[in-house]
Amino acid sequence: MTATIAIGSYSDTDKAALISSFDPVFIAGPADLATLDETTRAGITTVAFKGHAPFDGAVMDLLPKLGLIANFGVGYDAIDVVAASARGIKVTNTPDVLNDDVADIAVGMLLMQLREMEKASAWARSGSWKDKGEYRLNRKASGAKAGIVGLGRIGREIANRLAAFKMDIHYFARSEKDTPDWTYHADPVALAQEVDYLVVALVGGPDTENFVTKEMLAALGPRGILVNISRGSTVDEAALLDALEQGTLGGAGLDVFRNEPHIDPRFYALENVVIQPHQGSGTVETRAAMGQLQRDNVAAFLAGSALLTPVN
Ligand code: 8YV
Repeated sequence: MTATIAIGSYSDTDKAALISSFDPVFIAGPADLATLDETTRAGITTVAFKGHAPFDGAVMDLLPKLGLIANFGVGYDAIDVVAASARGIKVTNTPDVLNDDVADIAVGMLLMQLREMEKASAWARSGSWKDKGEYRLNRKASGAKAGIVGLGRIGREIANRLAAFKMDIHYFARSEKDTPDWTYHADPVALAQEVDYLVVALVGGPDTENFVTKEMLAALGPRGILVNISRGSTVDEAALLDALEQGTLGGAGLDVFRNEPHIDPRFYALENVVIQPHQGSGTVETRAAMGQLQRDNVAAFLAGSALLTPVN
């Protein structure tokens, strides 16, 4: 009898690897657990979890022998870790292997905004270049002040990249880091006031809900650009939409949204937003590494060995 359930949408390669190692039952989301018969559920000790649907205590209680939830992703805000710990359930994630790709997407969206690459591309494709001439001048990246909100593993990679673009790095974190070339701000509004561009690299979850406030967006101002590669929940999205519509914020580069993939249609009408479909870690190489780390955690748990990347 299988001891593992794989929840979520897996690539063919990950699916094959999961089957060959663990022969799991596959279901689309946590809500589908209730459709499995009681005997199957009673035998499950391990969940390989992928996706962003809530995995709460009530879901965990459907699996009385559950000992591990191995998350595919560094962010585990969908999993109620407090509820898991209370039930003796371990949770693992896939940190580090995706830092570079997520940082690349953040920098890419910022450059797309500054150099108006989406609009300039449309200009050339539409024939305007040959009919109307040069595309309008846009904005220089080098020499600007960039702010990073959250200087964790991914935030640091973003800062390193922007420093290589000769930007002056400012950041907010819970505490000052040993980064003498970068300027710490204990007050996120003061950070937003100081910089030209702000990149959000916070961990998702209740502690960072609406961390980027209306006040921060106002402080960033009509020439400011907000980039978010963390979670839609970290930004007051209603305030962001208002600011973008009214031009009190210059623009945004967003890889994450509330209610994704059903994002607020107000975003579609905005010309000052670069929209990415939550694809920060979405390269073949990185997703393969994330899948491998998830499976390595499942294998370690089933073998009674130490977990590779535990979060509780
Ligand atoms: C993926 C992510 O979209 O790692 C994360 O926290 O948000 C992304 O890498 C996701 O985990 C894949 O389901």
